[in-house]
Amino acid sequence: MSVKESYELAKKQYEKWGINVEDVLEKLKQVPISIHCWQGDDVGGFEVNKGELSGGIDVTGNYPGKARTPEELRSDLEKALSLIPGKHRVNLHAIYAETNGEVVERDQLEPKHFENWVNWAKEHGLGLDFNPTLFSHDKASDGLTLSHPNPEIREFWINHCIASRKIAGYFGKELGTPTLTNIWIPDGYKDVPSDRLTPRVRLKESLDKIFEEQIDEQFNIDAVESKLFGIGSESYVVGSHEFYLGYALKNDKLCLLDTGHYHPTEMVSNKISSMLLYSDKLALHVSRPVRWDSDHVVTLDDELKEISLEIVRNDALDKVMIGLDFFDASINRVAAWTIGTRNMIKSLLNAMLIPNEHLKQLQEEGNFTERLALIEEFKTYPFGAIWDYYCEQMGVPVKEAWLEDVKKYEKDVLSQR
Ligand code: RNT
Ligand code: ZN
Repeated sequence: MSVKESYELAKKQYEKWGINVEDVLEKLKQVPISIHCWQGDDVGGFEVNKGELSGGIDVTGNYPGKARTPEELRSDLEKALSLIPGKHRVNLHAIYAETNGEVVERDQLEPKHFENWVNWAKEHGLGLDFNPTLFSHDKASDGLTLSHPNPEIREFWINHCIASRKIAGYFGKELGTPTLTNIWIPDGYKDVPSDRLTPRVRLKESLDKIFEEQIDEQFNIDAVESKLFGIGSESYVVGSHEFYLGYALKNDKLCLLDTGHYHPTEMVSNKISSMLLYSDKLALHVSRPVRWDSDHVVTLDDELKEISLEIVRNDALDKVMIGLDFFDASINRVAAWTIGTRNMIKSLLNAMLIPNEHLKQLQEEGNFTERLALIEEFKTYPFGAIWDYYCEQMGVPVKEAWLEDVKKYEKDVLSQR
């Protein structure tokens, strides 16, 4: 049976429930995923005086073929993008600047250092997102940046964040789609603090200074990312969830929720509806924590499906900016991007193929038997046949056929590095 024939049969089953599959696929096409560039080179970046990865995050594995130059990274991204259906965005970090062999301090970075990225994004019809990099640097070696007791160190990072927001504004203007600039800092303490407040006061003041610089929201949207703990900041993280939730609400910024940044049984899927009641927009770093914030490649697991369901059934596709954040160096990096991003899109499709309105109504009526029964039955509806057809229509490999492309790319390109 052809992909199309299987699709037609599957479509009929969904139509019985009033789901217009063609509309669903049209809608799915419009959802951009912000694909993080850092899976391609293990969060390395291209600084001339590149330091070790720090900030309490870690990449393990040494699969051959990691991108060593911006050209290699873009080529790898192009390969992954050719295997992922839809038009997406690429998420950059400040350490991916191109400075022509010159040492440029992070507080001195300018739009010109990202010109190649912008030209490349234009060529491929991609939006860009951005992050200042407040780790892997001498001035972050105490594990403190924007909350550091030393005002000079704080000043340096404040200026870096301002420079980053200006670069993001330039992206947004050039590409005609606003850039999401996300601030994440590693600040925290390994051991029980004797003062939790003072560092938070300083972080708040630093953020105020960073956001004093007005950048047109048409071009740049600011987000702040909280965290629970990191390696070396197990006992206390300055930028906790409550800290940033309060800051974002009061200052009209976006909260960015990383799925690896909460207690193990605390689910981001359960936060989306509450957060959207108080703020127009929300940003996500979809990741997969395994026992800790390990940033494994995103799989089509229950939490991913639930996150997508919350976005879809609350009509929040325009409100939740979906980004990915994982880095695995133990497998082919192009495959990692492809698997994780295809899964994100699959989960959205899955959510769109569920009779959400009907299920909501059952709940309202107190009909929990039917609610459970249908949720469970829909798990084995032929969603894969719709996904395959979508891939075919979008001109990307169907099912596992993309693996052949990745294997060929590994043989021809990656293994030559
Ligand atoms: C770290 C945060 C942060 C980073 C990236 C590289 O725990 O999740 O988002 O992963 O900025
Ligand atoms: Zn993150």
